[in-house]
Amino acid sequence: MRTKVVIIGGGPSGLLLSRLLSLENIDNVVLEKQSREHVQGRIRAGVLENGTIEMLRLAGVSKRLDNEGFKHNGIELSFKNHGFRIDLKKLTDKHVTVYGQTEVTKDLYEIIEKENGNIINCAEDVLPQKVGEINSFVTFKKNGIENKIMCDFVAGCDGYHGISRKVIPENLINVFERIYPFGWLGILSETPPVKEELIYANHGNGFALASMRNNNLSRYYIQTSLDDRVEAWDDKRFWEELKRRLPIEASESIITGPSIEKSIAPLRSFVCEPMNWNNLFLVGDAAHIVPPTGAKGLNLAVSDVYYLFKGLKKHYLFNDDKDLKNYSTKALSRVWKAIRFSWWMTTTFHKFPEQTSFDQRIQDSELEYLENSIASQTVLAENYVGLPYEEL
Ligand code: FAS
Ligand code: PHB
Repeated sequence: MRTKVVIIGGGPSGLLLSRLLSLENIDNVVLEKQSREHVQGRIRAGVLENGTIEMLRLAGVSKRLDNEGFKHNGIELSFKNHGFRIDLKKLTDKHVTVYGQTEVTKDLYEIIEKENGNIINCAEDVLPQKVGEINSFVTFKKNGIENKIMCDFVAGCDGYHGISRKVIPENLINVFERIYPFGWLGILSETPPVKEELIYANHGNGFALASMRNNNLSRYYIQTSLDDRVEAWDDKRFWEELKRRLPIEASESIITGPSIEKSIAPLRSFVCEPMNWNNLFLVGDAAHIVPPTGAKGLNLAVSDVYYLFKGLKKHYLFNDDKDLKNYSTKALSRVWKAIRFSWWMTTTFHKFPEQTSFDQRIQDSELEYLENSIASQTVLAENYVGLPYEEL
């Protein structure tokens, strides 16, 4: 079997890249280790930047997003139990859209299947080989049968735990990492959102976030300690703690109900440099991880796809490799700005175990400055809606 681009990983970045390449008749195959149901069942990101919306529109999957996505022109921040609003629209003339990553992957799977794209689910032992040589290939097993695909390029869209980053010789990459001393306990509940916009809350007990998926599906998070377990949090305990941490108006009006999903996710910042090795290109979580505090993870995966798609398109349509050679530099420039923003949001809103009273005063003054300074709010707003995709 031979194709132009093998895409390892059928999450949002792999699916989007496959779709965009197919629109340019650039032959590609997606190798995904899980079933389609498993991929689509993951509860992950919820907030889409402006640039992500445009990329999904380019891919021809914006119809449901336009009808069902929630346009948000602002967010609320709270500390000392009172909240204030950041007017994203007024400060940046942009908005964000709340539309679950689950829906994005469903839409992409559907259109790729409809247009006879090539996604191989339940592909086991995927392994890129002879990367960078003329006869690169990727092997994998399907139903116990060994397969081999010859290819020009490999896109490693296989997430933080994928194989792509691991095949790069360790002496050729630098990794940068910060592991945060807490996690997020998240729940989904079939209840109306407490507010029409998101609330990010700094509280003495820890961070809390009120989000949503639709008018009757709310998404809430509270910061938990690293050794906390989901089993220790029944719904009653979760709602009581969430109400403590949200601003008073929200905690008095929130409608609670049974959780339909409950999980704890660890928080880390991680970057692998460079994001390519010869003709293997790392995309999305395979190359970088952000704490979800800045709602950047999925959005960064999309901007990586933007840069790689441009490079591959120029290679095949114009025999020009300048953009491919620039991929890692350009993608990392945007990645690090989002890493900084996500780190700043995380350090401003979370309670750290070794936090002193001085640290708490710094957080309070940061938030008071935000509450009273348009300049400070503009910095937050332009990062939250998403910095522009720098032209290559
Ligand atoms: P993904 O991890 O989504 O996809 C990688 C795919 O590769 C998976 O389908 C996997 O099965 C497959 N794969 C892995 N190894 C393979 C192999 N060896 N062979 C073949 N396939 C392989 N981001 C936000 O912006 N906001 C959030 O609230 C948020 N919450 C999150 C909660 C959790 C628990 C996690 C883990 C992440 C969260 N994220 C959030 C980040 C998340 O949305 C990612 O940024 C996004 O999924 C990145 O997409 P991909 O790069 O495509 O990686
Ligand atoms: C979500 O809705 O899951 C969500 C929203 C904003 C974030 C993180 C998660 O910063």
